[in-house]
Amino acid sequence: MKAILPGALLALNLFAIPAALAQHEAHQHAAPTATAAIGQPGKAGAASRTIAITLSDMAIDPARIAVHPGETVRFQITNKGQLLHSFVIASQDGHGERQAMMGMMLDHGMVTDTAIVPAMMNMKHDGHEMAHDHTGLVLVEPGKNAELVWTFPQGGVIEAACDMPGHYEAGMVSRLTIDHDGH
Ligand SMILES: [Cu+2]
Repeated sequence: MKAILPGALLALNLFAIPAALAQHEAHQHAAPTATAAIGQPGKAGAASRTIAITLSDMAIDPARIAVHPGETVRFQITNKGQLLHSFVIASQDGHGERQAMMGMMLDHGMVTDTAIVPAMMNMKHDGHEMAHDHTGLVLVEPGKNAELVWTFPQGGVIEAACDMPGHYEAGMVSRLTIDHDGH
């Protein structure tokens, strides 16, 4: 588990990022993201299993993920590519919003194509409204690991994807199915 820690800490720090952009986004969409439809962050102790995710340039392995209704899953994510990638659980609309957010983070110098810029992250944050809307997002630098624990809803259409601009279109998306047959 030690190898996971740096990424896990990184993921926690990330909750401050969306707040930095909250003001920008507030003008763009009034309605908050319907978090309930895609689930919510879970507790590691409640996870029924661990799914290893490998990010590369430009794919997510596995390309299909099946979960049970209401299941809590611990995702252990490794970036084996050369580029900065993200692992995001969201609806299709939610991915669009996060792609816009990641584009702004690039524009603001908070991230580059290959790395997170911590100094830029820390100087930009106030408020924390958007943090709730953008849970389910972790950034993973090349060669690093991260962990995301997620509790899935009873149903719905959800995708796991990388929302760095252009990566979704390049194939970094994994179809998540909520299996009602019990396995
Ligand atoms: Cu990516």
